[in-house]
Amino acid sequence: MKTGASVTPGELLALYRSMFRIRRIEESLAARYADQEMRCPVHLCVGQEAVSAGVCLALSRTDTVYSNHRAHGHYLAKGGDLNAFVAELYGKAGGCAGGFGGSMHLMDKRVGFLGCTPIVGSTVPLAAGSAWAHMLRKNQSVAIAFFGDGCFEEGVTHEAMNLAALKKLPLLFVCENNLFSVYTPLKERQPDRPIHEVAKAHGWGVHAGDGNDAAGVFEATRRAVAWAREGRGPQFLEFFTYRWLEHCGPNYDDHLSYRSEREFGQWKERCPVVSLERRLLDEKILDPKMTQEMKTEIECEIQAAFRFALLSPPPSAENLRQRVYAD
Ligand SMILES: Cc1ncc(C[n+]2csc(CCOP(=O)(O)OP(=O)(O)O)c2C)c(N)n1
Repeated sequence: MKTGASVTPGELLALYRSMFRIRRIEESLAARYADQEMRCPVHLCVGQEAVSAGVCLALSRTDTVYSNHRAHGHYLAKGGDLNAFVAELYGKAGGCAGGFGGSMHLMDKRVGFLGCTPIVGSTVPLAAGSAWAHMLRKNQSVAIAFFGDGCFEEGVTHEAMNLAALKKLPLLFVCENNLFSVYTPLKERQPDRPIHEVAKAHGWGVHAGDGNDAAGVFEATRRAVAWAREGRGPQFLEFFTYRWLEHCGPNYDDHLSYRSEREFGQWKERCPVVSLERRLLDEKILDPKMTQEMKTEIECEIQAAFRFALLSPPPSAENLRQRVYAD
């Protein structure tokens, strides 16, 4: 059976659209970064779009998402506002955190994106707390923490897993295993055992799969979400994927040789956006004209978001006090 065989044509299209949009936004940010008008560091997710798109398509608006330093795809796929996103990176008042947060402090309660922070592991216990609140309120929502393989080395991740298993929290951990923490490969940081097997030992339901296959990510997440909503306990999803650009910044960093050209080439061959586009064309869910129209529409939306960000005023000093001390 083909991966994603239970995924409808409409869902496949939504996955492709979401991934293509994230890809083009990230590339547009990279192209404009040298203008020095975005003054925050950026950790781009080019290459990893299928995880954001696949997971978030399986969620409801009221499900609560927490993320890390590489959060752009998660925010956008969860329904975050594109204008507010770009304005946030430009430090403008129209940003989703009022221009005070930048790339690594995105937040938007309206779409259940409850925040991202750069301290590795710091949002993991917040997601567990949010899941506990959902459980106590009996509201059928689930909480999700996105993190990387590096976050699995943080003690707080294991403390949260212990508590979530004990309380059977409606919690999903999504580990985007891109094989590196900055420049250090996984095999120099963790023993040779699958990450998700450790989650199993904590008493979690687990799944591991191809993080470049958006349909497979979506199917696995949909199953995990249903399980958690039924009160059957937390689920750990490990998806294997690859970051294309440098750890932090808009450039490629292949010249640093911390990963081989061959390895990178193999992952690039398996580009999540291109492979789903091919599948949609093969299965005649898309035709070249529809594809072009969709791409043009997304490019216009992106250009409009940059205009919005550039025209948005900077935050005021009064606004700063409100943001820091008001709830
Ligand atoms: C507690 C903590 N330790 C170290 C860092 C420095 N740091 C920032 S990002 C990062 C890599 C994290 O790797 P991973 O979680 O796998 O995410 P990826 O960058 O691969 O998406 C590190 C070590 C930090 N921000 N916080």
